[in-house]
This record gives sequence, C-alpha cells and structure tokens, in this order.
Amino acid sequence: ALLSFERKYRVRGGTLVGGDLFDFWVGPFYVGFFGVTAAVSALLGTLLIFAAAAQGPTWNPLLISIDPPPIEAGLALMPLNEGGYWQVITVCALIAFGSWALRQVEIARKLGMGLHVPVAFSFAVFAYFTLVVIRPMWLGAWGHGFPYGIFTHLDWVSNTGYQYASFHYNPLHMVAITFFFTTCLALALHGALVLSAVNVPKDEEVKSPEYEDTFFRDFIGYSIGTLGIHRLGLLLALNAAFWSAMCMILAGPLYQGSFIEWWDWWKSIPIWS
Ligand code: BCL
Ligand code: UQ1
Repeated sequence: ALLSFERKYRVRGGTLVGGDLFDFWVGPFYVGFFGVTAAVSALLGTLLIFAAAAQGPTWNPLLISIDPPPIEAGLALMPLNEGGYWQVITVCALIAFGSWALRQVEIARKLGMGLHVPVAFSFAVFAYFTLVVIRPMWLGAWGHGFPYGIFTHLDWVSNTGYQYASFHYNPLHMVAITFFFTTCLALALHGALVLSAVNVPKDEEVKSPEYEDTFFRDFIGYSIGTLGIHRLGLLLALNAAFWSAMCMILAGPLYQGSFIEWWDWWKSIPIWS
C-alpha cells in the first residue's frame, strides 16, 4: 500500500536518460531506466552464477566457486569454463552496481536532494572495481581477481595476505582498518546518544539536541554538533572504503615483497639510528 505521504513525492522528471520512458513505480519501487538495467544485469549475473556452478563438482553453497582465469592466461578473454564465466559475471556485477548508483542519482534528483548516497555507494563499487579490474590489469592477469565463492574468497584473502609476509604490516591496510574501527565508534556514540535523548519517562517530552550537545561538552569539553556528527560519520566511512582500495593498489602493483621489511626505513631514521 502507498504510505499517506508517498503520493505527494511521486513527481515526474529528474531522469538522466530516456525521459518519461521508465518514469514510474512498481509497488513501492521507483523503476527508471537504471532500475531496468540493474534488474536485468543482476538477474543475468545470478543466472550465470548458477550456470557456472552447474559445471562444477558441488552444490554445497559454502564450497561453490567461480574462479577467474589462470594467471598464465594474462588479460585474454577466456572460454566460459576457463574463467570466462568469472569474466562475464564480473561485467554483469559492474553494470548492476553502476546502474544501482545511477538509480540513486535519479531518485535524489527527483526529490531535489543532494547526491551523497550515490557518491557514498560509489566508494564501495570503487573498492570492488579495484579488486577485480584495476589491480588484475595492473598486475597483467585476470587471475589476480578474487574467486566468487564463500570459502574460496576467504582463501584468496588469506593467500594474498601471506604473499606479502604479514598483511597487518601493510601501512594502508592499517589506515583502512583504523577508519573502519573509528566508523564503528562514531556510529555507536551517535546511535547511543540519539536513543538516550528520546528515552524519557512516559508522558515527558523527548530531549532536544541541546541536551545532546551538553552531554558531550560536559563529558569531553567538545560537541561536534548534530549535523557535524553525520559529516564525520560519512567522512570516516568513505575513507574506510577508499584506503581499503589503496592498500590493495599498494600490495602488488606498487610494492612486492614483505610488508614487515617495508618498515625497515623506520628503524633507520637518523633520530634514533
Ligand atoms: Mg584485511 C581487505 C580489514 C586482517 C588480507 N581487510 C580488507 C578490507 C578491510 C580489512 C580494511 C576489506 C573491507 C573493504 O573495504 O572492502 N583485515 C581487516 C581487519 C583485520 C584484517 C580488521 C584484522 O585482522 C583485525 N587481512 C587481514 C589478515 C590478512 C588480510 C592479516 C589475511 C591473512 N585484507 C587482506 C586482503 C584484503 C583485505 C588480501 C583485501 O583485498 C581487502 C581490501 O582492502 O579490499 C579492497 C571493500 C568492500 C567491497 C569490495 C565490497 C563491495 C560491495 C559491492 C559494491 C556491492 C555488493 C552487493 C551485493 C552484496 C552483491 C550480492 C550478490 C548477490 C548475492 C548475487
Ligand atoms: C556529538 O557531538 C553530537 O552532536 C550533538 C552528536 O549528535 C547527535 C553525536 O551523535 C555525537 C556522537 C557527538 C560526539 C562526537 C564527537 C566527535 C565529539
């Protein structure tokens, strides 16, 4: 059913391509040109996953794996059963994720809102694109992409990590992890603060943002403010995805060898060496 306020916001326009062609809703969902391309590519990609799985030795969901081409194949286009499935599934995924982002743009334009949501989602797509396109191409083989399987992608992460001795010593991996953890801290503080402000005895008015500011000024002498915390949260989260992508450009394309040894320059700084 349509919510009472929804009708009012079902306005024409804001589409990037196709004009009025797909400018309609199906139930609660806005369709749009990119809704169609997202649905078609996601469906096709999923069917190809089933087709590829049907070639393999198992239907155990944890063990199914659709592997990229062997490293020796370089950047060639491959027959379906020799990495070709992985290649077309990757193309479907990228079209689906790109369409998903552009559909967010159309909806935001329709509503006269900022483009923060599609910009933010694009950072996640960029991280995926880095793993399956930028890094493999830079290293000269699609075989450097990660396999599409539950356990096999974990194995890939582990093996790829140990190829550089200890991935904990990858400096940009450290930066990315720090942003992930700080994002959790910020969201936990924010969620807790907002819930605490509305958690008042029955029949009492909820506390205003001034109480939230006052809590943090009493506590640590500083409040970032109600708008500020959302800016901080977005900034932290985008950096988490961005530096994740960068840590994988560092590992392989820009640096080979041991990340433990990478830190040797640190020991030879004149101050203490
Ligand atoms: Mg590490 C990567 C944390 C230990 C090796 N590691 C990451 C990063 C993150 C992290 C910083 C992955 C998140 C990310 O941004 O992905 N690692 C982390 C932590 C520890 C850790 C916290 C820890 O020990 C406490 N890592 C180790 C150990 C190594 C190691 C030491 C193994 C031995 N780590 C690696 C390797 C990698 C990481 C190798 C990476 O490749 C990865 C990384 O940086 O990747 C960039 C980015 C997000 C995405 C790619 C998601 C994209 C989502 C898309 C756009 C949408 C999907 C939609 C939907 C779900 C699809 C559904 C399909 C349908 C089902 C059909
Ligand atoms: C904060 O200062 C603030 O403004 C009142 C919020 O808005 C509701 C918050 O959610 C949080 C968590 C803070 C405190 C954050 C910092 C970085 C001091």
